[in-house]
Amino acid sequence: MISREKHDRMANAIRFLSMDAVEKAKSGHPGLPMGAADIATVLFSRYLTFDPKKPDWPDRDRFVLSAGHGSMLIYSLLYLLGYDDITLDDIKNFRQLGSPTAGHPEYGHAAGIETTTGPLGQGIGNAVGMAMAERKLADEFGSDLVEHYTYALAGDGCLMEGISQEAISLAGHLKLNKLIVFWDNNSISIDGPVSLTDSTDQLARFAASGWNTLDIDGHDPDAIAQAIEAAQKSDRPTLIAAKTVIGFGAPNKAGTSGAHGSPLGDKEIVGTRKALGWAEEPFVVPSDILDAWRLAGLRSVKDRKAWESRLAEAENDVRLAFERRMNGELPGEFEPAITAYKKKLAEDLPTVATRKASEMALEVINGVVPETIGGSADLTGSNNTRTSQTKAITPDDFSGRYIHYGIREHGMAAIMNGIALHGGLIPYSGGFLIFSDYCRPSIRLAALMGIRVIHVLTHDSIGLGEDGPTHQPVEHMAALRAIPNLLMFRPADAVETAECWEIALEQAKRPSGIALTRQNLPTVRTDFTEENLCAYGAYDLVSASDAEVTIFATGSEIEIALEARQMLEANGHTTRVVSVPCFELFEEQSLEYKKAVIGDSRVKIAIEAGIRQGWDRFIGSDGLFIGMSGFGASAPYKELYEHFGITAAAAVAAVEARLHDEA
Ligand SMILES: Cc1ncc(C[n+]2csc(CCOP(=O)(O)OP(=O)(O)O)c2C)c(N)n1
Repeated sequence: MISREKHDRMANAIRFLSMDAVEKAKSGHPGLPMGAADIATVLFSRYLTFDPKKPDWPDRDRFVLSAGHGSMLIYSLLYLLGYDDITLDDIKNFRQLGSPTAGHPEYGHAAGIETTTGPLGQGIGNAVGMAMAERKLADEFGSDLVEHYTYALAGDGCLMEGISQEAISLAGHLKLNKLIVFWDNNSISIDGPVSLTDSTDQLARFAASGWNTLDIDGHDPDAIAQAIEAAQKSDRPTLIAAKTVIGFGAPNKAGTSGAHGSPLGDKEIVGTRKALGWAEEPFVVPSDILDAWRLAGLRSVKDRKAWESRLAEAENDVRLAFERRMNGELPGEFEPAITAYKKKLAEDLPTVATRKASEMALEVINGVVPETIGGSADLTGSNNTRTSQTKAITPDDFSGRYIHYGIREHGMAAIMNGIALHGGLIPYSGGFLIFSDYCRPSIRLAALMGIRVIHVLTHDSIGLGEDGPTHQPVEHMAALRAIPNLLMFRPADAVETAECWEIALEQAKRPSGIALTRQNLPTVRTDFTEENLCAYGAYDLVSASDAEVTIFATGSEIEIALEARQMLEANGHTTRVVSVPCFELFEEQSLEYKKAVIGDSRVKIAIEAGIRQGWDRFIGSDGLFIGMSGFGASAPYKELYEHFGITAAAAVAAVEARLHDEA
């Protein structure tokens, strides 16, 4: 049992490390770590199950600092608890280049940071995903191997962001009762009191979304402990509204936005030391308090060892499957299944929309990769993301492999990140490419973190037709290609779709998006190749030596490119066609390969039913481009292609005009 006096000093260790680090860095957020120090102390010293020496123990409890600006809270905790990755020097180097103690917590910088946070609200979504993954894996592997809590600490900002509602309503619906969210209810944000902008009854909101809600004094360790124990017994996810004072202990700035996002200043820190009775120099933690924290870090060693014994005693195939999946490795059956499927496609030569081709590929994939977990934001029938293996998950039955996310794209993308971060599952989603805008902040974070989530993005151009310009992506491929470390695919037929899926699944450390058509497309890869040609990013679909013309295209515009080629060849112009399913993979090829693919034809032309941005890389700034330069329109899709001049005839006319000009 930790005495009140000891609790206070343990919490003060967090407070002083945080304010001293912010002061030294001359930037950062001392207010939240100071205000939430009591919550963190009770949680980490008494309840959270984890082992600093085995930080990736799969059945550890997860903790998400959704209010990422309070990063010093987690850095202080990790140092105090004895995680090797965060030393006192790292705390002193808060926010400096190369230090794991970045401005906001970054996944991969140090063990114990379960996700990257900072964009407010994302962490709540991630926590919901982690809790969902826990429930799913517990169903699959049993509570001997998977049974842990997911905790999150959110601020007013996280709760104000719309994404929080998307995430909490799904969590409430699915009764994710091992999810426990603390709301650091300090009534302050940057502009001042929260009352300037918000009068939501948060407890009522969470209750209405199916949550258990508790309201406590966030500086009372007993109340915090009781709340956690009550939450652990709940049959629903729990919100613990913890009333706190931002910048707790600071004589003048506590309770004001002055404590939020800037150093307290020397005088105020001296005053805080006095007010809280902390005589230590900056960055010094008294040895008895450091010992108490290090002891807290040892609390779960026994649990961890017992878990390891249970894993060792599990049936061989169960243990191997669990380990393989937690390591993020694909099963051996995967590659041969894709190869056999590609062979079959070369025989069948189907004419299908690539969204349908994606479903066909998924039928094969889901049959051999049990860790995929699909879903859609209420567009299952349009996205074709559900296969025969993927029964829906329901509040009472997590044996399924399909999540009906509801109309919640942003929540879905953040939840998928949480599922991937948890490990053991590979989430893929379904949505319209146009609404990738609604997922973008979470897709960006997936790319920043380097995690495997796969977004199925259908209805990828004006080719969707009658739904019109509100639904027709124009700038979206360019916008998604702009995100570093994201693979953005636009396959041209069923074979390329299978190959893009294969690549996306093989990316253990980056997310992918696959843009797919609504309209039917013929098979253009008619000859079977065991090699995955899409892995080159761009490749010769139809080669020609000394080609006068090279046509670059993606997805549905490959069909147009092939038709244009035939017309050009008939007119005596030797023409190559290059399929470009993935810009990013192309950039990773050797210089020699890239030079050869781009080639030196007299005329280079690109065809994509989107904007030109990015294409000059292939065609040069003087190249020809057939695509969109504004928004689409509502009409049958064939008419739209004519209307916007995305046709083989238009391509041929442009090429011949250029050849004529040059002659
Ligand atoms: C999506 C997003 N918008 C804006 C910000 C900038 N920002 C960081 S903290 C903050 C205020 C958050 O207030 P609160 O959650 O109450 O945190 P506290 O003041 O209690 O530290 C804002 C607007 C952000 N990090 N993320």
